[in-house]
Amino acid sequence: MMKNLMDEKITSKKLFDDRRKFFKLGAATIVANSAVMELMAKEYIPVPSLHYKKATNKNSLELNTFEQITSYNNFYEFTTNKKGVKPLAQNMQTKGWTITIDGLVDHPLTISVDDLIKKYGLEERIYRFRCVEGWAMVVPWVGFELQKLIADASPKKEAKYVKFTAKYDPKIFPDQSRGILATIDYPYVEGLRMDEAMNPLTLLAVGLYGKSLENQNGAPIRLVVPWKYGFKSIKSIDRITFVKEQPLNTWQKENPDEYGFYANVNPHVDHPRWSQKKERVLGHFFKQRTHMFNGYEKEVASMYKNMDLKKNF
Ligand SMILES: Nc1nc2c(c(=O)[nH]1)N[C@H]1C(S)=C(S)[C@@H](COP(=O)(O)O)O[C@H]1N2
Ligand SMILES: [Mo]
Repeated sequence: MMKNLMDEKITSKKLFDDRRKFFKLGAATIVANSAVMELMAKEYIPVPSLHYKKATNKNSLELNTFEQITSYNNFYEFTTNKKGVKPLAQNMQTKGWTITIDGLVDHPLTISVDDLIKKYGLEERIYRFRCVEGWAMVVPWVGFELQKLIADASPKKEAKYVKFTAKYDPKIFPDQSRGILATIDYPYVEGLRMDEAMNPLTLLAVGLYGKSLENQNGAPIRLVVPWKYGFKSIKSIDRITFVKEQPLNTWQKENPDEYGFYANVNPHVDHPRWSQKKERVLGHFFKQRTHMFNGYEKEVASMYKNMDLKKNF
């Protein structure tokens, strides 16, 4: 009886996609106890709503759950409380959102996210993600390569960097409405060197787990730069500007002794207040070692071969 009830719940609500894992628990544990409920909640996989090319996961990375990725967030425009972002972000409206591409380009443009998706198509990218604070996760993003958009914008020769500006709207973001009492200076700004922006790993993400981005993860469009600390992956982008000089990114501006422009994941360069040798994957008890360039050394190390990574942190 209980087993049937559970089966019913599982299939009808799509609470549990991977039934093999469930049965690994053994029949004896198939009762509605909290451990089973927790597993089911963790294994919740949303119904895909985007059309995209699936990733092969060639590195066999173990995905974090949808629940983990969407319930523990850094998004200061809402709050500095990581578990508080999700509830505060629920009312944010992103319908009709446009981004503007300007600065040193031949083809400046304002375009809706819907049109960007139509223009470039979508693919899944399963990437490690490492926050400078020491937590990490693996996310199945859905998006397109930033280099496609850059090629169409056709930057002028003088353009050496790409500056990203997040949305500024105190009506949406409670921390922006606090004026001079705000936690950081808004709008949130990030930047990449042109070769970093053109790297095939650099993604503009519009979804994860096959579904449009949740607001708390930076809807409707955010940057993902998997070999850099998470703060480079700016959320809810409003403007992409091609510039001559290295942009002053938000965290470098807030605290230049602790956060630089490059922010490449590097176990050999510690944060002034903590070691970067290890990281804790969300949902894991034990820490694991941090990888050089977050595991993307092969793809990105050549861009930094003549640079002192301790100085250019
Ligand atoms: N606009 C904006 N983008 C942002 C942030 C932010 O506060 N505001 N936080 C950054 C930091 S520190 C991290 S670790 C990641 C977190 O992304 P996630 O919540 O999707 O895991 O977003 C980055 N992008
Ligand atoms: Mo972060």
